[in-house]
Amino acid sequence: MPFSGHLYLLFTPALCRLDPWHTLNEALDGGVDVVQWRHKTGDRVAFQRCRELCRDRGIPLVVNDDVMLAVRSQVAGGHIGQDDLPAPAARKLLVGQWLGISTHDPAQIAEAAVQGADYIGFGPCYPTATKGYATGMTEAQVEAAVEAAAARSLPLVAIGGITAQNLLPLRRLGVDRIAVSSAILQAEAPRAAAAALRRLL
Ligand code: TZP
Ligand code: MG
Repeated sequence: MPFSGHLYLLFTPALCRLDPWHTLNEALDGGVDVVQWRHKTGDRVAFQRCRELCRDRGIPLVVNDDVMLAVRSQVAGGHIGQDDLPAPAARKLLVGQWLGISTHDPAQIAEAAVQGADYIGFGPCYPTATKGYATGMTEAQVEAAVEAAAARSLPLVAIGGITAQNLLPLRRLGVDRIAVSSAILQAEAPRAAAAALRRLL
């Protein structure tokens, strides 16, 4: 199944302003169409709850970092960064599941394509406290990444500090898929926040 997400939620329960499960439900109501489980402490009970919620609502779930958890739980996919399990190993393990790879430049995008990624994350497009990035990408860097991904028919998901207020410049550079954490998890009205982003995509 080809990667299908356009509004990709990076879901970390501890980063939610409101109750995490209320937040997740609202985010899905607002138009989030893929969820990434992004949790450093390995809370299995919370993971199962997230998995069931996504399954009941027909939303694909991707596990960040922990490829074995993605395989064991048979979610839609696993996502790795440049310093996680090497991509060739992840590709072998994720049979019939998406492999997402975080990238930061066109060379990494080319490499991800060779390694069999189903989609790539690209960023940080803007500075973000969520992952401690003080600077984002220039327009030229975003443009080059969009071109590199398009040349390989690789869906590019822009990430990092994206909000409804700064999405349009990325849209003009050809970005049509985004991953967000704080723009939805920190919102007072997560459903409206998701819907606002969705409308701009
Ligand atoms: N990778 C690059 S930036 C980032 C990750 C996981 C954090 C995205 O969170 P936010 O709050 O949408 O900037
Ligand atoms: Mg990682």
